[in-house]
Amino acid sequence: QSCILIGAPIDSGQRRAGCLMGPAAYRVAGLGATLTALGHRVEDRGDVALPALRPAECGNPAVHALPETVGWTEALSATVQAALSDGGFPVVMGGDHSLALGSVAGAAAHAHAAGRPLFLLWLDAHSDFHTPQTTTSGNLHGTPVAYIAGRAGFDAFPPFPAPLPPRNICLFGIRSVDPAEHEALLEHEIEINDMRVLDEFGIVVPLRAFLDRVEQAGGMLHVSLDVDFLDPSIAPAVGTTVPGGATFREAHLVMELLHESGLVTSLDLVELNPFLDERGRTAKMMVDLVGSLMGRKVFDRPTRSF
Ligand code: DIR
Ligand code: MN
Ligand code: MN
Ligand code: MN
Repeated sequence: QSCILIGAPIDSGQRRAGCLMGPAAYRVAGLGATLTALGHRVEDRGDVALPALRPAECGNPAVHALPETVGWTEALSATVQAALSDGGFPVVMGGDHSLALGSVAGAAAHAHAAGRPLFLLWLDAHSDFHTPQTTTSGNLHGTPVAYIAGRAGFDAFPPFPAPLPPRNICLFGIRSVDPAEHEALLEHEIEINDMRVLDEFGIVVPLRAFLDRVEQAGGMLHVSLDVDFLDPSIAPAVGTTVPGGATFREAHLVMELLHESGLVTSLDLVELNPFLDERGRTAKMMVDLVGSLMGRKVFDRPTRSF
């Protein structure tokens, strides 16, 4: 199986310039070479291009760059679906988190055609459960989980192919939820592992419980990794830092457990803003996490029983 690198130089989902440099930063930080060294075949399909824009509106004047984000959604959905149909493992190099409107749509279209349920692990400080109507920032990077769960209000976008049952969605690491998102989350059966849960139970118990459900359902699993899932002290290059995020070892443990599960079928790397980075430190951190997800380890577990 080939890892298929897909550049998504998207920054229409928020207002701070720089995320469009993300794909270049991942290439410079050695994402391809890291995967090759782990024994994977790697195919870089270059950067997705923004198609010609059509006018779009959603009734909320606060919303920023709707036509661009709709265009990226259509283009990226097709690209990710094609990569999966080719038997590859798509790694989408963002770009802000609005790219998940397209990447998960493409994964969902593929899973639906393959007759398999799709699950989503959302590693993020934020719940990203706004609709274009409820967002007050107007930044559409705060909306993909709502689109994926089939919430109303996305008429400007292509209809989401086979929306995920909320139970198939796991939010992990969240610690910043806007009031409108909070209210809506209480009405959906999304699995919420906020930082309090991770403080109390650690990474392993809640993540294994979710992975067990994916396995029992014979599901495909899309992982969407937002840089701000990580604590800002180890990953400063993101526009929306929130203190109290995952530590270096917690984040690698997530990736190692995901690797051992063998369940992950597609991956997003989002919100890296190389313009805010310290000599590529955050980009390298993200590349190392992909290394752990794709099989890097010191020894196989268990090396002894406890
Ligand atoms: C915030 C930020 N909830 C918004 N969302 C971010 O603008 O709607 N998601 N940064 O990762
Ligand atoms: Mn996000
Ligand atoms: Mn975030
Ligand atoms: Mn908001």
